[in-house]
Amino acid sequence: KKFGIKEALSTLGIKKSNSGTSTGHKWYRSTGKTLESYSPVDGNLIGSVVATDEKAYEQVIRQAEEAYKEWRKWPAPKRGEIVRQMGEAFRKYKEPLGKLVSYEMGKSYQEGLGEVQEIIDICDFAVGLSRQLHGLTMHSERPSHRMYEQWHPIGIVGIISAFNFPVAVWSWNTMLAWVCGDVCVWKPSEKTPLCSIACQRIAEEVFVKNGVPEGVSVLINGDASIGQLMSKDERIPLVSATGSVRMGKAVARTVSERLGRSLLELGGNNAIIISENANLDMSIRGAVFGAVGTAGQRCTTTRRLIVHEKVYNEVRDRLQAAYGQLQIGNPLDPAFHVGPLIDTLAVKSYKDALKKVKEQGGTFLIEGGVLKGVGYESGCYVKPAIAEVKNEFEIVQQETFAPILYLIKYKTLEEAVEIQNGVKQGLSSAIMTTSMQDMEYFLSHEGSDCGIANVNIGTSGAEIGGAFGGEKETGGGRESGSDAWKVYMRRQTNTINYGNTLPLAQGIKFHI
Ligand code: UN1
Repeated sequence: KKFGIKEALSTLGIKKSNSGTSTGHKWYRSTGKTLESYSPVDGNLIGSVVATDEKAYEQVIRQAEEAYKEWRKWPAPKRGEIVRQMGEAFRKYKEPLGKLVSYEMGKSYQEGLGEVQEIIDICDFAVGLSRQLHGLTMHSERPSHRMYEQWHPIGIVGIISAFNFPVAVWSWNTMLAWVCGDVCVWKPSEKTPLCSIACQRIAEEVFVKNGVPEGVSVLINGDASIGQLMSKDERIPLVSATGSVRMGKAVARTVSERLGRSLLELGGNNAIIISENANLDMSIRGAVFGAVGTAGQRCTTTRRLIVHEKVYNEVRDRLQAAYGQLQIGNPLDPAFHVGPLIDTLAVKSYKDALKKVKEQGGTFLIEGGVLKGVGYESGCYVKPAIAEVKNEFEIVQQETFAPILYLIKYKTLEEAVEIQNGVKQGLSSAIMTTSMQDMEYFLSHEGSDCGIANVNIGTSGAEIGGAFGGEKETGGGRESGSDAWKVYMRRQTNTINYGNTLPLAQGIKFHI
């Protein structure tokens, strides 16, 4: 069974060999190295993409600079109209794009569709936002003076995205940046370059139809070295980067060296606390989807379950039973719950992590392992594992991008929150409880230290309407909903004197 992959690729305009450099109107030649995209689903070569070399980079960044000069003159609601049409275009291509996401990245087709839905949702959000880029007005201390602030576009926004959300993360940044009047340069993960080509082609249709300036949406492809070019580039005032803590630190160092702005969306080590009075049906479902969805490769994946001692044994047994039901296989086939990891390198770090769990004193409830045989030829399919551990284990302190769930027992809620917060990362967290007191404590200033704190919901699957991101090593950035748009703009405070004298602030006297 082929699941219509060939048709999807041809609908999206993906060829065997593709240019990886574009300004949204034109594809550029480059002599960069070739990125080959192999599907983790079946190990087959899907297609290749020519990476951007320095010369092509220079050409497209200059084009982005030109585009910005024009684009910022478009009224924000007119830019919103372009984003509205983007939403329509992504609705039209939802199925083939969802399929490509699933085939190139390995998440289930349902989750692939969900990812495209996030693009559509952020488009809708951004259209409304284009009429709401509000500033405040203040009362001046001086007579006949008025003070207010306005938000102006910032310029070129660099976007570095990760393989696990190969299309949605681009859109959270881009759609907001566009209504704000910025232009975008996108460097996708070199593990999922074809998804970026598909998005760029879809965007191109809207640009050409509407006479949008060439360079509003620039695509570059390549490895970390091309990302580094962006981080160093003074023409790029904001770099938004999603990925590992190591990558984020490198980007932050380089960008802050030139006093640029960075928006960081890095690792998570997310936990669900299951309290003694939790609804266990909901808890088990939330924990299992959180731990094995996207094969444990979301930054919001549930990595730790912190369970009250009174319900610990029941939770453990029910989890074991639920894991026994999991079907692992081709993510395009709805019969399977869990697809592959992104590549064999990821399989290696999964295996290393399992080994370390054992060495550091963990006990496996469900042993993991790499799957072999028919249907698993890519070598990327692994069994979701569960281990009983201590929070202090070095391996538990790390984010392993794989379906390994750690179980930890607690006695008091204070202790549970301490465990939950006792890691370097601070992205997502959740409590399962029917106690109003537990819930409010968890959400209070003494509670979760994460950017996301949920009640009776798992740690993953955030809606685009909220600000998405986290604290500590997660990097502090916020993307998507709420007022996340502000990072894509510069704030200007304006004081206007409409009188005929020049009083100074702070009552300072100065006579000439
Ligand atoms: C990520 O894993 O990089 O909340 C983003 C979620 C998704 C986004 C995850 N909406 O799980």
